[in-house]
Amino acid sequence: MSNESLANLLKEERRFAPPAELAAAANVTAAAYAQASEDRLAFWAEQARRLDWATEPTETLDWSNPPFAKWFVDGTLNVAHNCVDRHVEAGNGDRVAIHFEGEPGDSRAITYAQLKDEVSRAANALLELGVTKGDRVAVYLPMIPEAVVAMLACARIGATHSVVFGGFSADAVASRIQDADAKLVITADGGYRRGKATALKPAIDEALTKCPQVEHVLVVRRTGQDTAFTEGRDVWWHDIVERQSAEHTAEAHDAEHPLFILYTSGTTGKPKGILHTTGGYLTQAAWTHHAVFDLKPETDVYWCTADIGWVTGHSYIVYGPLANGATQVIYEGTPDTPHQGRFWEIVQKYGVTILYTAPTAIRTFMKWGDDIPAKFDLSSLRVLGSVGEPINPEAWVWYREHIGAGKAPIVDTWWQTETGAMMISPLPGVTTTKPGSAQRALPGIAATVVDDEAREVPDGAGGYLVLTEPWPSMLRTIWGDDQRYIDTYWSRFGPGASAAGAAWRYFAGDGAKKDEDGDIWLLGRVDDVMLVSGHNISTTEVESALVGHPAVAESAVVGATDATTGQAIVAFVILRGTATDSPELVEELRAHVGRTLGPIAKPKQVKVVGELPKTRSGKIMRRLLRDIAEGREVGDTTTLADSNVMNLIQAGLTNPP
Ligand code: 6R9
Repeated sequence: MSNESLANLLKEERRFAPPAELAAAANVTAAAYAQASEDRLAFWAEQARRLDWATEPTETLDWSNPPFAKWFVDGTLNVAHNCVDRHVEAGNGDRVAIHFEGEPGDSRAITYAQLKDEVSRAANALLELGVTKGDRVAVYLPMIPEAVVAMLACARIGATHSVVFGGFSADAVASRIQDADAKLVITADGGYRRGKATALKPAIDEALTKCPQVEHVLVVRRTGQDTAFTEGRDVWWHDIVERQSAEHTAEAHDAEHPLFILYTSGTTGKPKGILHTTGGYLTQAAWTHHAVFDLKPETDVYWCTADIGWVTGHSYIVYGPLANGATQVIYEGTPDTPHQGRFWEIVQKYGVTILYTAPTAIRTFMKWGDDIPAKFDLSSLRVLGSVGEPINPEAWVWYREHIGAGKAPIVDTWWQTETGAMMISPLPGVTTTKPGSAQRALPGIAATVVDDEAREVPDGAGGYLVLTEPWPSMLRTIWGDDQRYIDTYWSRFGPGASAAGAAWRYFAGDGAKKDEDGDIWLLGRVDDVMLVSGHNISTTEVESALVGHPAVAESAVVGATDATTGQAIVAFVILRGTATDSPELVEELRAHVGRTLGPIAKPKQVKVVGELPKTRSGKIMRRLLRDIAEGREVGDTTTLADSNVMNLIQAGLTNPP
């Protein structure tokens, strides 16, 4: 990518100052930036004191063997004690930790005191099943409270959990169990999805034919459906957990003890087992949750709509919120079951004050229509979060207007499985926000944008996002593969890789630009940047221009090989309910992009489709659309949420309506 690459095409002039009332009472003020830039390590040492340590750390960061970091290395603590017991000891045992809302409409409120008993019982059950400190445990569960309990029970005894998303196939589960060498699997008979009981246990039974090292399967009864049991291996959760003592003394573990492994699929190669450890991870998960959501544990009701199988569920359903003593909602199902207002009904029912969701969900709500959220009382909402993809300015503004009553600040939080916790985000009581920008690195975090030669680009220019200092919740390695850790993240812009010196820089794999104020705009994965007649154009910007047109609900843009221009822009769009496909509309959309971004960004083709291919966490798989645009056979679709989508898209394109 050249220095003038990713030119500042999209002009977004709207600005939104923080609400005065929120700013006046905010957990974190602008002083945090000054404090952290004066002494970054002292800043993190202070945030670590938010936790209850059995042995206080005296050393903040050991970076003597980069890129292998050790944070708070001589400290010891227990994560489950920090997330549960200490809130009970502080007199908050009666506070609701989890308002569980099942998809069929069943609900349960679990207080911190009840959670403490349940986690202790589960910890005792794991010990009875022969799991000990240092063992790995695979978790394959629906979005039910037992998922949280299982993770905390592992953390409590020092077993390392590896949560595998409940939508993954038997093969995907098997390869993750093998790679982590797990000896126990925790699963359920099934879960509710789109109004149906969907079985989970058969996938484990199939996976385990290839995983002889697994000694036991602990099975939660959720749906009550018929479930095959293997004598001697399988154990019902209710049989073993319920008869345990609710007393379990939590031993302190080293700050660098492995807390969890979480696999990221990536676009190529075998999944990477991202390893997170104890003290630094919990410090940053807890602090960012406190700072970015302005959480007031006595009064807020927090809801993160992610699945526990993704990192967002780990850091912002389990560890961050519970370390902070939050009251939160956990919802089992999909947003359109039994009706398209289900999310807003839940916000109204529990008086949710902080909502954290993904751009893909927001664009879906836009498509369903403004009248749906308008039927519910959403006035409790005071902070809105976004994560997972760049959020298009139009979706951002819609979120603020239709969900946030035109006043709730939006925090667009950039981070990754690898970073463990939020890295770049506005602070709701401090930042004047810009629709579509994650803006600036949080206090204590160092991020910038560099060119091919690892030189920092000036304001107004684009390149690659890099992190220039280690951070507490950083991945420690790829499980079992230190060399791949170095190669994937630290080689491209690390020492010796460029003319720019001996510094260690973490390559995030995302394109980004800095605007005239130095604020950061994320432009998607670097593989998704197009090169058209020598100009770098980001798929994100063309997509945002298209979504800015009133006829378009969603879009995905790819670069297809082109004999004259190198790559040509091909856009796939989903229309809003009110618009219909026609040659005039397609022409109009091309012209609209030309007017918004400049003639160079005008798509060569615009194809109207009914669906877009997305991963199960909602990220668009542009690689598959590139296959279509270039007339190739469509590649590996195993990580698609709905494997039929590609057939529908192809059928729609060959037989236009
Ligand atoms: C937390 C999570 C990481 C990738 C990341 C980037 C994209 C996440 C974003 C964002 C723009 C944001 N991403 N948040 N892009 N703005 N606010 O999603 O982790 O599943 O590992 O994905 O997601 O491309 O590199 P993970």
